[in-house]
Amino acid sequence: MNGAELLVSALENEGVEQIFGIPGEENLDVVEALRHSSIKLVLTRHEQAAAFMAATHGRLTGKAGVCLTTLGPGALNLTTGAAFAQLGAMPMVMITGQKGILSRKQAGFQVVDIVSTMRPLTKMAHQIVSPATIPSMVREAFRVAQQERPGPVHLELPEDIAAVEASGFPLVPLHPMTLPVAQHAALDRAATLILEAERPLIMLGAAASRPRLADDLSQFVKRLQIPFFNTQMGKGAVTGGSGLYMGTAALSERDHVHQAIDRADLIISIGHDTIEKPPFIMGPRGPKVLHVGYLPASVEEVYFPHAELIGDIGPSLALLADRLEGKLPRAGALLPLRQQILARIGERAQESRYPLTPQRIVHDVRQIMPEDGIVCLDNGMYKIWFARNYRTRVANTLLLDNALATMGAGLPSAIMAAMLYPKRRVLAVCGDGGFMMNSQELETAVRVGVNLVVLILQDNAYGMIRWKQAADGFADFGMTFGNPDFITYAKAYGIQGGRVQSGDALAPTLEKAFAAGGLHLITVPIDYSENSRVLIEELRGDSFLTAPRQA
Ligand SMILES: Cc1ncc(C[n+]2csc(CCOP(=O)(O)OP(=O)(O)O)c2C)c(N)n1
Ligand SMILES: [Mg+2]
Repeated sequence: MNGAELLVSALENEGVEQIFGIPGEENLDVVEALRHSSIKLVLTRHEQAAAFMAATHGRLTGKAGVCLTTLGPGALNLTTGAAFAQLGAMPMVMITGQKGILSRKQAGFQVVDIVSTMRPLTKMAHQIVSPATIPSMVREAFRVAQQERPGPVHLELPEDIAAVEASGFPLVPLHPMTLPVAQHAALDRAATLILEAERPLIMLGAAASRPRLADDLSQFVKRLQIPFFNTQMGKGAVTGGSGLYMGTAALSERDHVHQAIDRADLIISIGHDTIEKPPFIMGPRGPKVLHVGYLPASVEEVYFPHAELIGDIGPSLALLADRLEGKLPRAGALLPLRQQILARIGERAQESRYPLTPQRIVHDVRQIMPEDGIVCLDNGMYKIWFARNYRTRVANTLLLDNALATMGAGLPSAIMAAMLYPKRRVLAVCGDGGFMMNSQELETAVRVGVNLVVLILQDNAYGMIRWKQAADGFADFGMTFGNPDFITYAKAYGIQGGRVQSGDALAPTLEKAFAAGGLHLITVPIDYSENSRVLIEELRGDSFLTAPRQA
């Protein structure tokens, strides 16, 4: 057994089933070991996509996704994916090659200090220098990646350590882990705050979407009957139509949902992660905030909770509900605002205008997606519309990135979701800018044979920045581009294409594509004049404008 074989058996020991990436010559021992293993090697056409896929695997399953690249250039292509997983709290293990470290036969050729590059982008980054440490380093890598707060880990395996004799080093066995549950004193304090509240409101943040939390969270909301809203990344964490959903805070203030937030006197903030664009801005006079988290809150200018309930969120919430169930006559105090908020958000969703409005697109997508269908967004102006307007009833059915907010992740994430859940409908929604950042992964999608529909929203522009430019009073300059004929482009990959050519044609076109199965690419022109009409004029305050720039 050599170092590479030991590494691969350590990965098998972790239950890894597939690895995404592009090997280089420094990984050839690892590739050979994979050939003899139970692990599938899934090639991508750019390392960035491999990292987005591995991170999304972690996001959707809680088990770290794994990606593999060569040294130098290949490893550097992982950096955006590393940051995506780091900010988004997605467990991922990145393995990169390196020239030999015992001798230096190629001098400095292709050698970049990847471990140092990765250190600020990961929870842990190490070079493997001896086969003896492989079992413990791999075990530790997965533990660190998967434990709260999850994120990326990097291991560098130099080619000579991969080739060295490595027999006789036993693997580290796994054992089940349970986290500590919140202490009695903290539960009592939290219960008192909630009992005293006149107008309580629950907020579900990014960590509320952890795959294992969905049931406990839904139970908590249903037992207490306190209305809730979510952050963009907390969307869908309460299962089923509870009748308590008040909206999603896609903007930081003055959106319709803020009517409830501003009137609340207590916000029970579950799993909020301040990497998200603030869902509301705390100030000296606003509501009290109770932070419920796996980890203590990170205090920011805009987020400084008054009390905290720290521990495994699911069981801690169950204990809290035991103290409160049936004792909250004012639980629904803010519910009368619900109808009005949701009605405002649903306006103009059925207009037949062509090009289509963002509201109509969100509406039609919701119509053809079953409750468990997964929509994966890239980054662009439409993200705000989907976050505000797309109702979810199942956790992790609207995958968006309100953390790094990088373009280019939509298609790879959707391919990953489609690989994990072949029986569910999966839709990638991309702008014409973001799609072209990783469109080469259409070949990966064809090769792995997923059922997937890709919807491209066409405005021939970096629409979000163009809109922000206009909203800030700048001249319209430098944000438009030409596009390939997407249908011909899809055809070149062997993919069926479809153009939406009237205001009412989107839903039937999508439905037909899903019904046919396989891969489809559909383009729809989008009318972004609604951005200013709704997000500025209707909301009148200029919430989005005063929020920190997203770009
Ligand atoms: C990798 C990356 N580059 C640049 C940006 C800044 N940015 C945010 S949205 C956006 C425009 C997106 O254009 P498109 O994908 O066409 O979506 P649209 O807003 O036009 O719907 C840009 C350039 C970013 N978030 N990520
Ligand atoms: Mg665009």
